[in-house]
Amino acid sequence: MANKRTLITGITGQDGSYLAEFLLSKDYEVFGLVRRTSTVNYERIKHIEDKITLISGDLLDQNSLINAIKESNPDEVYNLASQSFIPTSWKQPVFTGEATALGVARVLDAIRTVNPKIKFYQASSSEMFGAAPPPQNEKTPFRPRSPYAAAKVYAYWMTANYREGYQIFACNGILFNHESPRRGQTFVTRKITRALADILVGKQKKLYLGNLEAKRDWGYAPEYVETMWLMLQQDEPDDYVVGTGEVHAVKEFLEETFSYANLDWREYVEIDPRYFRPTEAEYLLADPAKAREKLGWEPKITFRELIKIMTDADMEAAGLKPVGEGKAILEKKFGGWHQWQANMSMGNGRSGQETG
Ligand code: NAP
Ligand code: G4F
Repeated sequence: MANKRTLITGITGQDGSYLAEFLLSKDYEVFGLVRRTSTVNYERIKHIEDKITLISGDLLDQNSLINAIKESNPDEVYNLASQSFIPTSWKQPVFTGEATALGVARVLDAIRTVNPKIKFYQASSSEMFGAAPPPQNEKTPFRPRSPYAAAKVYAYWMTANYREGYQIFACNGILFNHESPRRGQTFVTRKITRALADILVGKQKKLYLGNLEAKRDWGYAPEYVETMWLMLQQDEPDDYVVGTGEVHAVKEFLEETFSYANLDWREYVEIDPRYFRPTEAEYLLADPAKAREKLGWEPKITFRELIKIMTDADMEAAGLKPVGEGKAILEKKFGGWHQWQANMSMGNGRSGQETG
C-alpha cells in the first residue's frame, strides 16, 4: 500500500519529472497536474506514466485547482508549475504574473479551502535575490531584476503569509540554478551542451549567446528535488536556500563543455545582443549553510561533473558515442532512484494517458 499521496504541479517540467520519480521510489502515490496543449508534451515522464495519475488543470483556473486537490486528496502538494523562462517574462509580464505569482495564491487558497492540513512546497528562486550582493542566504533581502523574479517574490510572501496566517505547513525552497539533460533547451546550460552535440554531428555551425560574464551557482537537478521532500518532512515549516556554494561564469560553462569534446569554444560562439536582458542578475551564489545543517543536504555532483553528464546525454541523443565520463560519474555517485537511462527522457514524444 502506498504510504502517502502527493500532487505535483509542473510534473511535465524538469523538476516535476525528477520529483515524481523520487517520490515513487519512496512509495508515494503520485498525481500530476497537466495543462491542455495542442500536442502532448509528456516526454519527461513517459517512462513513469503507467505509475502516476495525471489530472487536467491550470494555475490560471481556480476551480481546476480545487478539483485537482479534491481528486488527488494529497498529503503534500509541490507547486513547481510556473512560467519559468526569464526572457519570456519580459515579453509576457502579465501572463508571467498570472501563472508565477497569482497561480501560487490560487493553489494556496485551494489548499486552505479543501484541506489546510496539506503540506505545501513552493518553488521559490534565487532570481528573487537579483541585485543583492553574494553570497545570498535566507536573510538576504530580495532585489528582483525581472518580471519573473518579481512574481516569485510575491509567491514567496504569499507562502509565508499562508503559513503564518492560516497555520498551513508551507515551505519556500529558494533554489539556485539546477540543470540536467532534461533542462529546457533555451536555458543557457542546455543550449550550450545541445549546441556542442549539434556542432559535432554537423547540424549547427555557430552558437549565438548573450551575456557570458553572468555568474551562477549551478547544481544537478535530481539532487535538488530531494531537498523539496526533505523540507516537508521537518517538524516545522521553514524556508531554505539550496545551492552548491560554488559560482561560475557562463563563459566557464562554455569552456568546460567544449574542451570536454576537445574543441575551442571561441571558434564557434558569437555574441548576439538579442540574448541580452533589460536587467540582469549578475552574480547569484548560494550560502546553503542552513540546508546543510537542518536538512543534512550536501550536493554530490560538481560543476564539471554536471557538464559531463549533460554533454554525454546530448551526444547520445544526437546519435554520437558519448565521451563517457558523465555516464560513469552518474553510475558511481548517484545510483538508487536515479539512473542514466531515465535521464534520457528528454526529447519529443507521445503519451498514453489522456486528461479531459
Ligand atoms: P520547467 O521545466 O519550465 O517546468 C515548468 C512546469 O510548469 C511545466 O510542467 C509546465 O507545463 C508547467 N506550467 C507552466 N505554466 C503552467 C500553468 N499555467 N498551469 C499549469 N502548469 C503550468 O521548470 P523547472 O526548471 O522544472 O522548474 C520548476 C519550478 O522551479 C518552476 O517554478 C521554476 O520557476 C522554479 N525554479 C527553477 C529553478 C531551476 O534552476 N530549474 C531554480 C529555481 C526555481 P508545460 O510542460 O505544459 O509547459
Ligand atoms: O539559463 P538561464 O536562462 O537561467 P536563469 O536566467 O538564471 O534562470 C533560471 O534559473 C533561475 C534560478 O536562479 C530560475 F528561477 C529560473 O526559472 C530559470 O530556471 O540564464 C543563465 C544566465 C543568465 O545570466 C543569462 O543572461 O545565462 C545568461 N545567458 C547568456 N547567453 C543566456 C544566454 N541565457 C539564455 N537563456 N540564453 C542565452 O543565449
